[in-house]
Amino acid sequence: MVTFLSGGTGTPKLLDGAAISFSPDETTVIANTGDDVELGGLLISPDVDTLIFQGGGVLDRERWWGVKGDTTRTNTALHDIGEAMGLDEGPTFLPEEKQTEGRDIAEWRRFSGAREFMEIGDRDRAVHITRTSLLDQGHTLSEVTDELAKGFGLTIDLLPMSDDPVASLIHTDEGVMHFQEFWVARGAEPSVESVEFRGSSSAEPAPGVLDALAEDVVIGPSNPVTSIGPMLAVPGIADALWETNVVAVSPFVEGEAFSGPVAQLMEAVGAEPNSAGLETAYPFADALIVDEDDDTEFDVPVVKTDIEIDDREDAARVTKAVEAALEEVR
Ligand code: FO1
Repeated sequence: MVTFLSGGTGTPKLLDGAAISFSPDETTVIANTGDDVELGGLLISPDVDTLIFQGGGVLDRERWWGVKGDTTRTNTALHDIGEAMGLDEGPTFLPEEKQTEGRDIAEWRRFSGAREFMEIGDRDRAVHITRTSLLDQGHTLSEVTDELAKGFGLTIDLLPMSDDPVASLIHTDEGVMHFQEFWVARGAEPSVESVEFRGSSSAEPAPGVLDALAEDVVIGPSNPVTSIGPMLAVPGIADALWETNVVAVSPFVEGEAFSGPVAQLMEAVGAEPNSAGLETAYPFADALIVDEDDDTEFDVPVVKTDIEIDDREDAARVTKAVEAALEEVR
């Protein structure tokens, strides 16, 4: 049995190769939900959905989010009508008092849907309508995730990190904003002062998460701060990782992150923005997978390979390195 911690695009790319070493029915993937937002009343769970669309064979593999070939008619119509009405271009984060009204799961991540600031495809939106409707019928996020995963034909177990709201808020020189506003609307331009996972201290791991963390754990090459950080902030998760075998794959090649705003986020949490920072971000890791050209010295065992993942062959190579590292630390 093996459990992957996943967020963003790095770990999903690795999962493309996972089945060569780990049987899907013995694989659990725990997804970050700190990136989730409520947009126009719909709960969007990007890191969960990338895994659902990937497992269902419908992922847009150019962007690594959304459904391939999706249309955007509703999104376009929202922009057209909003512009004609002279509505603010947004993103419009709802007023403070509205952040804690309504569905608990959407606390501190509630945006107006007027001039929708994230591009939501039409088929993607059908998932958000279904998810939100089932939540409103009284199901938990993990129950709905399981139903969606089955609907898309997933063979792995997919769990959200928590059924409680945890909002990744970025404190910047231009004020505090949700991660999606910082990333999608502002292109990670504002300078980051600190990162907060609001709600995390009173959140609980979703059912099944702690059991899954009793198995060997693989942290894929996801952003340690905004993809994995929210999970580590949920009480009980980091403690469980200290108790088990953990192998982490570096998201850095020669000090450069694969993608996304990793460097300035790492610095904001006091970690070096390169593979050396992994030991700060993941002090419980028993082994690391780093790039073959990485000369950093580590306190824990290291397996080196070309860690850049552009296709399934790359994913298989990195998976083999993960398997070797797990054998070493068991
Ligand atoms: N990323 C963007 O850069 N622009 C978008 O408009 C956008 C829309 C979007 C809609 C649904 C979804 O599941 C993901 C979406 N993403 C978009 C990706 C997302 O912002 C991040 O890459 C992830 O949250 C990082 O894990």
